[in-house]
Amino acid sequence: SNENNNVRGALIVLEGLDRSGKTSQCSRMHSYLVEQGIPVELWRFPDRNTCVGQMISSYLANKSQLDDQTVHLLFSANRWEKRSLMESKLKSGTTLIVDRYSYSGVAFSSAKGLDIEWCKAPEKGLLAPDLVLYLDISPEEAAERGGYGGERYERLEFQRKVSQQYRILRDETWKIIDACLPLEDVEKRLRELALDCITDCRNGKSLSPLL
Ligand code: 2DT
Repeated sequence: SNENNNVRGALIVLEGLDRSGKTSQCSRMHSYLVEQGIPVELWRFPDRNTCVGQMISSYLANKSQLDDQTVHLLFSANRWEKRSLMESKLKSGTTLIVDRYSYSGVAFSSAKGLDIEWCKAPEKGLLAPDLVLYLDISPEEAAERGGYGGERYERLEFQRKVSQQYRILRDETWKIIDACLPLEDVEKRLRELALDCITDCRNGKSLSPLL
């Protein structure tokens, strides 16, 4: 059950450029943890199911125009509106595998030229991930994989800028995984890192806010 006293779940975030394999690795990791009997849910940002998420979705599909600051704050609000549910899930023992989080927010908006500190400010006070798994791929290799959809940010030039901004955001809590390794190798490495993190959280690692 998810009601284990005191045992909390882990907040595990996957980040990376479009076509880095993030989304399929998230779902593989989710299935794996389910098989292991670990209480776990798969989340993603933007969460397009909320009203705010629908505004974001229409912007990404080029069906509406918003200025850069406005959409940045909507992405952030979309995380804030899920914050309390996220906290209660974690505290009741459920691990969350999250496809994109604040780092996407800061990397994509600062890649448009917005000040990076301004971009970080609304993220302060959201829950800090216990682990950030960055699927590392060059923008050129990602583009070669093909299959960019038609959404607003899916262009090589822009992905190059996003990649540079992600580099600036890296810190010692990030694990960088070479996304060009065979899929099974990437999967294995991600599993090991996630299981270690889940163990640390069960053993009392505390939940903290993003600074
Ligand atoms: P998906 O293709 O993964 O649905 O992402 N983005 C995402 C931002 O610009 N800011 C954010 O805060 C987040 C979470 C990245 C849709 C696009 O939205 C971008 C790609």
